[in-house]
Amino acid sequence: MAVEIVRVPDLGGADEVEVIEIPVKVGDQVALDDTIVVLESEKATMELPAPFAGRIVKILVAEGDKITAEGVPIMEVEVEAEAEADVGVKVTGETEATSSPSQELPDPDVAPKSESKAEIKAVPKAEPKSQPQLVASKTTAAPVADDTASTLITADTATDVYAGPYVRRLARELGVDLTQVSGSGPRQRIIKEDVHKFIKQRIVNPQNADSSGLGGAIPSVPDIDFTKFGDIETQEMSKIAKLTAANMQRSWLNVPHVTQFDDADITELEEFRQSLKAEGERRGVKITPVPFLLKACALALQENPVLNRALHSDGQHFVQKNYFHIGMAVDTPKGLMVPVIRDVNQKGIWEIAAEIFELADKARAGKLTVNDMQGGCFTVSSLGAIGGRGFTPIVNTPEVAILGVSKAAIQPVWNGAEFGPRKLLPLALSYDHRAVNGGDGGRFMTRLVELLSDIRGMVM
Ligand code: CAO
Repeated sequence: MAVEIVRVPDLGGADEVEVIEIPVKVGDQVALDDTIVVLESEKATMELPAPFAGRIVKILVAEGDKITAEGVPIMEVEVEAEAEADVGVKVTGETEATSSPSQELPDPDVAPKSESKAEIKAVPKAEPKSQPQLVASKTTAAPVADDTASTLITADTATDVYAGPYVRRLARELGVDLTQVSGSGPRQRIIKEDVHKFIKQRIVNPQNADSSGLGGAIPSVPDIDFTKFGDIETQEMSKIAKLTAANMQRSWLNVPHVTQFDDADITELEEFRQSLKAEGERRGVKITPVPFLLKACALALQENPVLNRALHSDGQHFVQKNYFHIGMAVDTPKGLMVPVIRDVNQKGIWEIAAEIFELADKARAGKLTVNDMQGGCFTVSSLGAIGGRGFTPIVNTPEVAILGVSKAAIQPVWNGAEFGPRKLLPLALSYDHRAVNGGDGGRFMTRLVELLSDIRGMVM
């Protein structure tokens, strides 16, 4: 072990540089090339990389210090014996260091000679009011476009914000848009503490991510004192209502929804269903249009597997499900619940009807288990018994499609020769347009309508 001193390199023609950032502290273990100090001259910001790996034992400069000569000691670093022997410094890939352990900014007139250990990256200062320029005749990095990307000056950041490369890299790593961050450094320069403060604020109060309402984030809805307008009472939402609210918002914000509509002619289905009522009573099962809907959806999903997928969060893959479990929205006093009926494609109408009855009862009694609500591929939300001519359901992510069912009504339908009374069931299919194209949605809906209009197709 030995202590090496890191010194200010050749100032590259600058009369004075300022220490604008010290991203390390005493005790930190640094790897070779880690940025240890950021210097700024009139025209450029430079990262000074660690010329050797080791532990920082002393920092000899402070942020804001002005340095006017090369060779000023900056830091003391305790290095391994092995590393001591080789503390040469390379600058910007253009030239080698001439002395060790001091470091120099690059001189474009000097031809590259040999490999050494660290690079100094100089990038133009990005002040909104002046064009970025390079360090006077000393660097060739304009703009630096190495694969660290952190020193690559891009239009979105460089021209609009005033921050050093270290802060830019930090912001990039943390996903922070520097144009949203206020700088508290000299001349409003953004320093690392500003980035940390910005993130803390977002964690504490994500609702206020964008008070401008310009679309950078979601503007919060202001709290209103309703007592000014009349008598009120404030009640806590049920756990289910809170969960539903969070799920709905997540889906609404993440999923580009498309909803398409059609009517299924269920005249014959309804006649058949009425004929089953007596048997239903014997079996103790109520037979409504819903089991037919679930069965038809499962079959239409089998034939249109695009709607039976989930998108992978990496944006590169999707999961194709080869099972057909269907969720059914149930309206309960405590809120909306979606129990799942498994393998609907393999079940008969009586079995599905019995399960609907049982699960809806459990839901209303607040007795559904987690297992009862997991594993859905697609959801059916039926408001048919309640009423309404149509609604646009929100996809129950990670599923990619949902069917909204409204109240069936008898309507005059032209049969080519005359109008006849037919019972039409309004359907609305919402889907995630990232996963499902209009063609896929259209084919699914057309098949669904066919199956409901002629239920013989369900047994074929
Ligand atoms: N059109 C006309 N009548 C319908 C119908 C439709 N689309 N769907 C059901 N009906 C009728 C039934 O046939 C039944 O009448 P009969 O006794 O004369 O046959 C009556 O409405 C009542 O049905 P039900 O509600 O007891 O049973 P269901 O199978 O229709 O529905 C369930 C079960 C669990 C889906 C339903 O009770 C429910 O909770 N629906 C609400 C779902 C919901 O809230 N969705 C919104 C989610 S987004 O906020």
